Amino acid sequence: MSIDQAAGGTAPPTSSTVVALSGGVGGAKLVLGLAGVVDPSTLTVIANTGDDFDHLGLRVCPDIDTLVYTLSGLSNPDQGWGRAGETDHVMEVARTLGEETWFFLGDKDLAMHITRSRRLAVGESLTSITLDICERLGVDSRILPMSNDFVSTLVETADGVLPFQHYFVRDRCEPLVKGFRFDGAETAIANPQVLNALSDNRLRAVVVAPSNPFISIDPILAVSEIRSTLDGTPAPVVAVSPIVGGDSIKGPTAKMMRELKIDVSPVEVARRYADFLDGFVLDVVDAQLAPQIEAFGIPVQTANTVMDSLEDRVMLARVVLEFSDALSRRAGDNSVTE
Ligand code: FO1
Repeated sequence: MSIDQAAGGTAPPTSSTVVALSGGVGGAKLVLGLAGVVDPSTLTVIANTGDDFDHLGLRVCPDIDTLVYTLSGLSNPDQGWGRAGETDHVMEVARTLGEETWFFLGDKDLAMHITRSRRLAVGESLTSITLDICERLGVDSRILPMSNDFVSTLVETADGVLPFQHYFVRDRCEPLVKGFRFDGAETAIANPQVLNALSDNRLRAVVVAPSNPFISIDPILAVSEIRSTLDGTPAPVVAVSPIVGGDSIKGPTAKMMRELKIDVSPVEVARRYADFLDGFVLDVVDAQLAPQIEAFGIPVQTANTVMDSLEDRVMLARVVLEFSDALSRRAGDNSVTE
C-alpha cells in the first residue's frame, strides 16, 4: 500500500473486503478466524497450489482442499488436512494392487480428487471447479488458486531434487534442504480474480497467513503478477509470524530455516517479506524482537498467535484486522501532514 493510496482511510467501509494468502493447515486456522470476524462472503483466500500433484491418476490440491474442508467444517481436526470420519477401503485395496499408498487419500476425500480430475480433463479451470465446490459445500468465502496453470514446488535436498509431496510426506521432511524451485511459476498466468481482489478499492486488508514462507507463501509470490500487484494494493499488507519462541508453530519451517542457515526468528520472516509488507504480527513471547523488525520500517503488533482453539483463531483475526485498520489510518494521517 502506498501512503497516497491510504489517504483518507478512516474506518473500514462496511462493504470492505479482505484477502488472505495461505498455504494449508496453519494458514487455514487464521482464515477460519477471519471468516468468523468479517462477513465470510467478503473474504477471498489466495491458495498456494505449488503442493499440487498427480497421485493414483488424480489431481490432488492439498492446500485448496484443506481450506475448503476447514471453512466447510468438514476437516479432520486432529490432522488439519483431509476430512473427519474418513475410512480407508480404497487405499487398502490399492495397496494390495501394488499402488503407491504413502500419500493417504481417504474414501470421502477421493470424491474431491475424482471430480476435480474429471472436470480438469474436460477443460474446466481449477478456479471454476474450486468455486463450484465451495458453493456446494457451503463455503461462502472465495478460495482462489494462485493460478490456473500447474506450478510444482521442487525441493532441492542433499538427496537430490524431490517433488514436494515426496519430500514432505513420503520422506517425512527428513532430507536436508538446500533450496526450492517452483516449476512453471515463471510462465504461470496469475489468476485474474486474484489480481482483481488485490486491487479492489474496497480492500480493507491483505493478510499473509502464518504459513511456511518457503513452501506456502513463496510459490504464490513466484507468480510475478501477484507479487507486483501486492506492491500496489489499496490496503495494508500484514503478515503473521509462523515462528514463535524460536520454533515453527506447525510443520518444518524451523527445520528448513536451520538447514538454509537462516536464523530461526520472526525477524528473518519479516526480512523476507519486507519489500511488500506494511505490518507484522509477532507473538507476545517474541515481543523483544519488535525493534529489529521496526528497523526495517515495518510496524509491529504483538498478539497470541498460537491458535489452539476457535476462540484463539477469531481473536488473532480480530487483532490482525484492527492492526491493519490502524495502519490505514496512520498512512492517511501521514499523507495529510506530508
Ligand atoms: N499429509 C501427510 O502428512 N500425509 C498424508 O498422507 C497426506 C495426505 C493428504 C491428502 C489430501 C490432502 O489434501 C492433504 C494431505 N496431506 C497429507 C497434507 C499435505 O501433504 C500437506 O499438509 C500440505 O501439502 C502442506 O501444506
